[in-house]
Amino acid sequence: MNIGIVCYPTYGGSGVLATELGKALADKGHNIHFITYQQPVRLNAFHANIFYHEVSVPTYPLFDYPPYETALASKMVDVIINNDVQLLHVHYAIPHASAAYMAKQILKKEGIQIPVITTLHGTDITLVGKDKTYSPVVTFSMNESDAITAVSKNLRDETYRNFKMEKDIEVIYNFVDIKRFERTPVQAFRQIIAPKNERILLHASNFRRVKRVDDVVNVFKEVNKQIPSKLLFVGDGPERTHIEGLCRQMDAHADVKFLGRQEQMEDILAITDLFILPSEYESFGLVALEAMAAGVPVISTNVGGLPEINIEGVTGFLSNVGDVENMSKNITHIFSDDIAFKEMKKNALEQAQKFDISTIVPVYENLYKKVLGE
Ligand code: GMT
Repeated sequence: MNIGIVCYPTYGGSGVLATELGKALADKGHNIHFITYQQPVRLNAFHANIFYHEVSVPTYPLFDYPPYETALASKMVDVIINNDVQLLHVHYAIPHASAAYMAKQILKKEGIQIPVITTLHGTDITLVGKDKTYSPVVTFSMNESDAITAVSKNLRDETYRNFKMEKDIEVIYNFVDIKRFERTPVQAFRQIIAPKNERILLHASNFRRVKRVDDVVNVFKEVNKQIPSKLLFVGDGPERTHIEGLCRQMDAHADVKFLGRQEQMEDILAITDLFILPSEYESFGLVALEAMAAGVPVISTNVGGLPEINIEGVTGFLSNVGDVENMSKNITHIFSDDIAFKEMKKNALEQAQKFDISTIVPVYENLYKKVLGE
């Protein structure tokens, strides 16, 4: 098939997922056309079946807000016509679903039928999408899609609750390439981070408020008092400066390191003991799944789609949002029981295997065939 994929090209989970999906489909022989404003971060190697079409948005003195959506829809039309693209798969509803609707209407006039699949990822529904500023357009364009998918049951239900949906939403879970995370720890790296074999805790995110990174710091403060430990932060975003300030005020500030944005998560996870994700909301928590794929148990909140991935007492622990005490208690408990910890690591990997790329990608392929009437 010739497939158009539209996503955010940045470090966010939706862009990562969309890019990995495109790469996996290309490996299976499909031609993939990425349409986005920048080369997607995970699109980092040449592949004969992958094409990247950059959307450029010319500026003009009149434009305080350059019309990205118009440029995107026009690019979609151009790419579809000139590359015989058969379907468009857009990730993150805003503004991709409405741009796709516009492209579809333009192409209809040319006698070209182009099915659109919209995959909902989380904040496009739960934070941004349901805001009155956007909701009429989001509702309309979702309903005009030929198929809608959500990355968890929780996100599907949230969408039904918050929008007047006229179409069914299919749940297709996010996936991970388990093989990528089969790494043996680089001892030299572990030795530098934890020279006295301290436990290593990790948090990775885009440092937005929804991630509650303050809670990571407060959890670590408690844990570090009882267990020799180190904390690694991966990623960057609006809260990072504030979090660095908080860490500097801590007695254990020398035990914390900020690694910034990193592409080789598998190498960092290979030396990690526990992953912390205290978010206020996660539709899925792709980064938690990546941790589990590396056999790293997850300390998370019990919100959104997280309980569909992280199983209480089995693959990690779940706490109420903001319950720093409970999270710290769970960490010290699991670190003081080597047998239970080993079992939990094994369970985490087994759970991640259920979300392996080899299981989920064919589900998308079947959906593509369905919308194409095959
Ligand atoms: O808002 C974000 O955190 C970024 C957003 C995105 O665009 O990547 O993440 C959402 O989609 C990911 C991939 O499906 C999910 O793993 C994240 O849980 C989800 N974020 C939220 O729901 C907050």
